[in-house]
Amino acid sequence: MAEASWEEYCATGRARAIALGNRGPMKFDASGRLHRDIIDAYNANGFYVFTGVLDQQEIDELTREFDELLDNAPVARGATIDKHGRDVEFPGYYSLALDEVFRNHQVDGESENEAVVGLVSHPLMMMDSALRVYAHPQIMKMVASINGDDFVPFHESIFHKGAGEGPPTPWHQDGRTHWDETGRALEGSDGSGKTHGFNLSVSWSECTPENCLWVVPGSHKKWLLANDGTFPKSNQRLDDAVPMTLNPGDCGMVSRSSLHGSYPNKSDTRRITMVLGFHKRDSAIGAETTNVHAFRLPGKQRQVKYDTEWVETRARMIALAIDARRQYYPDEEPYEYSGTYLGDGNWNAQSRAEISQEGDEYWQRDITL
Ligand SMILES: O=C(O)CCC(=O)C(=O)O
Repeated sequence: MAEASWEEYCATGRARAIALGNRGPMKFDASGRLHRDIIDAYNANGFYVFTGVLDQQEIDELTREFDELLDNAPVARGATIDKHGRDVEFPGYYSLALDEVFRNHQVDGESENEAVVGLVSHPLMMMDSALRVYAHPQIMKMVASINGDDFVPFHESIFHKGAGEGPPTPWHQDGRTHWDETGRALEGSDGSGKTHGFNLSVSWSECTPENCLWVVPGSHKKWLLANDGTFPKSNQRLDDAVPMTLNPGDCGMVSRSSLHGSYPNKSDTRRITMVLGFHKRDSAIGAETTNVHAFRLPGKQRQVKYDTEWVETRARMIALAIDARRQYYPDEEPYEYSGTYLGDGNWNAQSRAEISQEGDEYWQRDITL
């Protein structure tokens, strides 16, 4: 059979995605937990799309602050000035299209602009709007429903797939820790047991089949790298993958055990999604694994064993974000975090300086599982 055109592939993918029944607004029951049908659909598919989570004010503030970061991006790899000749405020935090994280994606014969920004790491210390959305009360309640009330952080970064020039994300599963020796997930089919947490893609752009993240439903149960296995090649069109389309203000929750990736963005619409995430506390404390996130940029790794101090030091960011949001939205009921953390939870000039203290930045304790 002739291979489907890109347009047909996108259209059939979109139809299959809609048929999965794993999208809709966040709905909570009387006890404040996510509706059971949402949790079941997430556990069955390995991802769920929450529609209409952010309001227009929040979308606009995220857009403005991120565009300022982009405008101040380095002109080339390793550069410390931007295209206006100004100092880059956060040098070393931008991944450009040809960096490690997007490696192996070049299509034969295509030249690529090295200066295209593909990813900005650790935005909580750069954008107050990102810090505030991290503590959005609906998101926090949703997280507690999945990971328990004492949930702990994972890592944050912003994917930027520029119109017509966004690099693809190679197919991969992020979870690397809680599998058995045959590659079966330790996570139960109801989400019980040790898990790898989730990536929540918070969108302030139109995420279409042409530019968005694609996910293979149900792929979170089996580790493809077990027994010397491999991931599909970057850009390979997978028949069973579906596009995770999002509107501005939607949030897509993807199990970190799911196979996911994105194609080069050849469309005329840019895609911007901030990935943030959380873990179950008991999946993190005591876990021995390879950490790939506690670095200024992706591409490095080291062996770690997370102790209580590591995890509870990082968990302070949840409390700080809640306080930052409470100050900005005094009329909103703030989320009450009941997990333990080290340090105070007061957002002020001192804590702002502490989270970006050179050598002890908050992200130095990001938690890869
Ligand atoms: O949004 C994307 O293109 C990639 C997201 C991703 O791979 C991740 O968060 O692990």
